[in-house]
Amino acid sequence: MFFFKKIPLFIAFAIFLNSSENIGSSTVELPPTREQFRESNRLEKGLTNKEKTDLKRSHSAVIDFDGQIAMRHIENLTSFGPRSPEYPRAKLSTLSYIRSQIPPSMSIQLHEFDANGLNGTNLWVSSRVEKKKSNTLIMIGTHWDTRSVADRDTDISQRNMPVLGANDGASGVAVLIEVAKHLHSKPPGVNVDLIFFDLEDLGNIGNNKYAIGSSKFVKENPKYRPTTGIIIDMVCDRDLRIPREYYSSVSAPEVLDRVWDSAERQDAKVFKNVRGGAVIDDHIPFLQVGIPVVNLIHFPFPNTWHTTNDTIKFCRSRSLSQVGRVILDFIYYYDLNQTIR
Ligand code: 1BN
Ligand code: ZN
Repeated sequence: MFFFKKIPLFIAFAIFLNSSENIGSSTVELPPTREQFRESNRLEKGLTNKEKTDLKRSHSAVIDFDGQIAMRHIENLTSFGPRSPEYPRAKLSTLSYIRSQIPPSMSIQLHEFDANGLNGTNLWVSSRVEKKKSNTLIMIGTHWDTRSVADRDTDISQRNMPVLGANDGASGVAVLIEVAKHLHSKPPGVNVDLIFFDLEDLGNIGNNKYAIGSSKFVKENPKYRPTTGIIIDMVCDRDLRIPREYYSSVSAPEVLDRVWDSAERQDAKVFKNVRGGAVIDDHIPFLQVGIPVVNLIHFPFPNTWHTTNDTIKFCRSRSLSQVGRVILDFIYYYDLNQTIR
């Protein structure tokens, strides 16, 4: 954390590699049973990394992660219009939509807060296992709000218009809703929270900062100490590429390693094992209090970022399904690895 405070606020590393992901698969490979996992660990000795991965995958069951259904969530969420403070009805519709999609086995809490004269609502979904089974808690978060102004639009006349946020606001929500459904039908042996943060995307508008909702969440829940966490943001683009975000790589490299192990097991080619930019997002307030949370975000940001072109037209189900599969793999393998040691 000491090192984290010394990092300049925003360093853009404009490394751009052409991405040509074409993974249309919408399946997640579930991890093996504990017995199979032990057996594959025993057999692994002396194998190359690729052989180890193949061996683990050969013991996996397959279930669907439906990127098409996630696309439908994006369609529904954007149909409410922009989800920024100027549109309170759209915000209410969004909250009630998310609530309606969460399976009944999970509990929902609203964290309401005030900041800079704005009201915000974080929606906190919890999936719990018996206390004696695990004390691991994995937090997966995303923001559900959208930016008030399209201030990066190439057309100057559009820069006061709101952003619709198919990618920047709805894509993370869509993936988390489907993750919730998987956790309900195949409960992992660890505790999981899914947090939908409000007011992430008002940075540099008036005197607002980025990540207001998550900052408030961390401040107002000082006893909240998840073991680890992942924030996802902007994960539906047709040319999605997710490198290793800089602050995450400095402050939580072991979590990023686990994510990239999952990406390898899932053959999720949108994950690039290269350094990304430094992004102020909802992981930062957690890192600032010593909780290892990483940010999975498209970088360099796509051309639609903070423009009126951030619509579903540029989203693809194959991008959503890769991110969904990696998150599920991360959760299920966390369980297996914890228990084995
Ligand atoms: C991500 C998506 N962010 C905003 N929309 C965070 C961000 C903060 C991006 C600062 C660039 C600069
Ligand atoms: Zn944004």
